[in-house]
Amino acid sequence: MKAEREGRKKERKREMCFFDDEKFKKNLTFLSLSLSFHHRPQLPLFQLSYLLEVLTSKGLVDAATAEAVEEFISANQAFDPTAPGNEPKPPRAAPSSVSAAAPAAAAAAPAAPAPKPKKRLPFEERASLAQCPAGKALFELMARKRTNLAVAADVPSTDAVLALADAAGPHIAVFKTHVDAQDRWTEEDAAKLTALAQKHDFMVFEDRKFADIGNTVVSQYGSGPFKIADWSHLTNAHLLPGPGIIDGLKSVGKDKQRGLLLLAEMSSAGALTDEAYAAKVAAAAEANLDFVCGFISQRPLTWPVAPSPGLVHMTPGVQLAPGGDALGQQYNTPEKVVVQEGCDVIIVGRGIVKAADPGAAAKEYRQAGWAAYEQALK
Ligand code: 5IU
Repeated sequence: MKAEREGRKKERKREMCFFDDEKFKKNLTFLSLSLSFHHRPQLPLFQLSYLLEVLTSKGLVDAATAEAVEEFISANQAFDPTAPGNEPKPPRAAPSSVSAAAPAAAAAAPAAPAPKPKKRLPFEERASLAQCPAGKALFELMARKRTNLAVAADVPSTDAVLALADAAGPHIAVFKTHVDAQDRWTEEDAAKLTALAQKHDFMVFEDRKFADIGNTVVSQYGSGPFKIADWSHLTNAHLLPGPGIIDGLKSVGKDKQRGLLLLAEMSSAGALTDEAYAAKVAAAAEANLDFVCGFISQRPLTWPVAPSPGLVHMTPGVQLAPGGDALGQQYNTPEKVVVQEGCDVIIVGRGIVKAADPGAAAKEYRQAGWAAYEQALK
């Protein structure tokens, strides 16, 4: 009797070693997702839905996470079931420990779900899913104006910034600024930009890339020479300092109905923002949906878990032809970033501001960006 009890204890201990290590669970889930989706799309190492089923039945993955992962799997099937040799295989039996603990449905070892690539949702629908007012307004604006173009106003003077806002205004959803790179930025300039935003129906995004502790960003965002929160609908931040940076910015911007974009990935060569980092950024966004309205992203479809569709993906490093500059910038086409990588808004700087006619160039990028968005909906 005692020996039997000891045996059962040992068996339980062995199972616990395998399943109960928090780090193991996270690493295994992440490793399987990245290997299957990213590096070896044709040869998934293990059936993810099966892995998920085991972890869920053990109580090691909660229902919400399981649902989010299932959703991601079905939206990102890289496995072509119609390819020769990829015919469905008979369902594999669940291990006895799973069937004993799980209800009849799990014991019956469900067949591999037929891959059903998920369609991207139109901006109108995503507006209704957005919880941050600024994010909701952005989706509505893009749907209404039929543009997913942001222009990066990297021009050398404030007068040139305002002239660009007027020229590109009819074609853009977002006007991105770097006020600390201007020769002047007064409250009057801010008021002029606000008036142009109303005239042409676009939102302003000060690309400030906050990266300090919560207490410091409060003053950098709300006061100082630029008073960014007073005139910029959107701004962005790195998550490197931890979630206190979101709390600090939120304490200034939330009541003003501003929105925060978290930098998940950068466009420059050698950026340290890998998929594991993006996953942490995505989790921080989900925990702050009242103020975080989306991300600066490059390839969100490779992230381990798809973020809520109410969050927007804005993407710099875009030109009509792929390439780069001498300082590490990397360019992809609108079609590549929107259709293939899962981004929503294309951010274009030199492709527009260095053109002989920036207004005409903005129109051309607007058409390319919108065509890519429509293609992604199919
Ligand atoms: N920008 C990037 N890459 C990034 C982030 C911001 O290029 O990862 I975050 C900014 C810098 C510049 C604009 O203001 O986007 C891109 O300009 P060009 O299209 O001229 O490269």
